[in-house]
Formats: sequence, structure tokens, C-alpha cells
Amino acid sequence: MLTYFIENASSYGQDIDSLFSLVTVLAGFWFILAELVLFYFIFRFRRKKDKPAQYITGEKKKEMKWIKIPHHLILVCDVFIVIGAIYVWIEVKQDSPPIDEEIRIIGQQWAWSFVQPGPDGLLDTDDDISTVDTLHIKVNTVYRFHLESEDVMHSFSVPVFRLKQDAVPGRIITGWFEAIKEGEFDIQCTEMCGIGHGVMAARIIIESEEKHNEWMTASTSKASSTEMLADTTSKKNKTRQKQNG
Ligand SMILES: [Cu+2]
Repeated sequence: MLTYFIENASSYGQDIDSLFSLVTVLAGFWFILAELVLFYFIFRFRRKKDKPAQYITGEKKKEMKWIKIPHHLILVCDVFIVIGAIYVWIEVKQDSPPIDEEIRIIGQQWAWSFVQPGPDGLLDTDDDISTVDTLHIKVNTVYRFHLESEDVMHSFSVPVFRLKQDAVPGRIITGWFEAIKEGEFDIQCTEMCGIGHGVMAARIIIESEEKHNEWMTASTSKASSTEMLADTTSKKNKTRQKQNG
């Protein structure tokens, strides 16, 4: 039902959507029923000539049935919602499939930065690739993310993944996702984080393994050429210092 408004691109999105549908159908059913009964009574017992209004306390057994029966039926519906919610919570928050890749996501006023392993596949090594506002990931790959904030509270949200996680300064919060289709989608900040909150948007690019490797090669060579440039500049500076000294 939700995919009509926004498509699903994660392995657990469908289960979250089903939970939303369950809540919508159950709450919607009782809402419509209650409104129908209300409007029927308004019409049926509307003011009539020479008929004084009755004062009903609702204490008689016959009258209390109007409250008690729907009340218990709604509690039964709640049980279904709670069971569904626990099932999805365990699937998304407590269990995770074996992790293929790890990335670091950093929120700050007002941008998202991403650090991911370079060709060695390990995070926090020299060949890490850092990007701002764009996250490149592989399709059908399980990612564990380490989410942090540099300053205030942010919230990392990828609507097509049905993923939303607060980023809290001083804490590293982990979670996971697995993209099931290729494409380019929105990343949003969903926690009021200051005047630039509205422009704190980023893009997630989900690509095939080949395309991802191409991107990685391009990014690594770019990084190493910048390093080389930095190296040469510092060497030049040193030579200049020597000459001057
Ligand atoms: Cu923010």
C-alpha cells in the first residue's frame, strides 16, 4: 500500500510496510465504524418537536454493552499489532544477516559525511573513501553502519529503506540495511537540527558490484593523486625552506 507513494528498496521495507498496513486497516475499520454509528445516532435522535431530551448515565448493563464490546474487540486488535511490531522489531533491530561491509555515517550542521572502506575492505585504514552528501553502496549487500554526530542531534533517514535512526552526539549507534534494487534516492535529516536543517539532504546511489568497483577505483585514484599532489607540494615547500634557510 505504501509503495504506491514511495517505493521500497530495502530487504526489510516490505515487513515495515505490512505493519503500517495492518495498523491502517484495523484503526481505519474502527474509525469508519465509529463515525457511521455517530452520524446515524445524530440523525436518528435529532431534536424533534414536543420530545424532551433524555438524560442517560450509561450505567445500565444494556447501555454499558456499547462501550464494553467494542473495547474488548479493540484490545484483541491491539494484540495483533503488538505481535506484528515485536516481530518486525526483532527482525530489523535485534537480528541482522551476516555483515558484508561496514560504513561510518557522520551527521553535522548541515551535511552528511560518509566513510567507507577502500579496496582493502577494512574501515579506518589509509585507503578509506570519504564523501560528503553522496553515499555509494552495492545492491544486495548487507551494510552495518556506525552513525555518529559531530554537534547536535540529527536523524539519518532513507525513506526508500524505511530506515530512520537518530544520531546522538557522543554516541556511536549501529544498525544495518540491505538494498534490493539499484537507483538513486534521497537521504534526509529528520531531526530539527538548526537553521540549515531543511537543506541537510543527501543522495544514496545503489549500484551493481561492477559499477561500484568502478566508482571505488576512480575515487581511490583521485584520492591517491591528491595525496601525490600534497606530497609534491610539501616536498617543494621543504626545498624552498631549505633554500631560504
Ligand atoms: Cu540534521
